[in-house]
Amino acid sequence: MTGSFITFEGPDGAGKTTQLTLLAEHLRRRGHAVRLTREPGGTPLSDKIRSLLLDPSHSEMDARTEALLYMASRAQHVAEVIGPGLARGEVILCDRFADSTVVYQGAARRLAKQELLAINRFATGGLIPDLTILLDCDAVRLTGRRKSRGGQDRIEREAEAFHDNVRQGFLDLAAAEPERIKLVAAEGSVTDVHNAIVKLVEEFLRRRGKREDQ
Ligand code: Z5A
Repeated sequence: MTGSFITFEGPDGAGKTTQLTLLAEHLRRRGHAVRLTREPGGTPLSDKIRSLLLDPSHSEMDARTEALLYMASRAQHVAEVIGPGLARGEVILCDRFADSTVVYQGAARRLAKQELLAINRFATGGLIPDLTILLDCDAVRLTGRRKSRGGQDRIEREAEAFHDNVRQGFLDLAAAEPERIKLVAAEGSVTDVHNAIVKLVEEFLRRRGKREDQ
């Protein structure tokens, strides 16, 4: 696969969607073929699974059912969008991927990480992002941003302790994989955060380009 697979991760409300949109515009202006996508979702079938997952009326959903639905959505997404896009040489920008499963279903729902990783390998054929931008923001600000958006989905309705575990889970992942996961403080203005991300992504694409020239 010749493209670049870049994922954005972070607690709900950290600003991923805002920043992904700006980054996609920036990279397109620079001449890159960019595909912007998200999880759960990204294909018609995966979007149907997304609706099931986020519907607040499914409060009975078991943690294992939840994990398997995220994986099913991902399997279709990789097969239909991410894999073919990478094969065409595109830059795939994806709002959440497997790190979210490790954190939400692992660190927060307490399912076993090794089991999640094994099912994820099955779902993705072992695909791992080339670069992951982790947006982190202090808990008070995150709660404020979540609440300012009004209506809450099934996951957003979880207790504060759940969201605290999510935030810590992401920080632990970043500490364990510093080469792939780059931490960006998301407390600053939208422009400041965008500039920090552009610096990291351009450096990554430059290094990748050099490797391919060799
Ligand atoms: N999930 C899971 O459990 N397991 C998995 O494997 C996967 C996902 C893949 C998806 O919901 C849910 O699924 C998610 C994790 C779980 N649940 N939670 N909670 P989603 O896709 O609907 O939600 P999200 O991924 O969490 O994204 P979001 O809600 O769209 O938030 P965001 O993308 O991080 O933030 P935003 O929409 O760009 O910004 C939030 C608000 O803050 C908005 O009003 C902005 O205008 C404002 N904002 C953004 N940046 C700034 C700055 N810099 N300053 C001030 N205000 C800002």
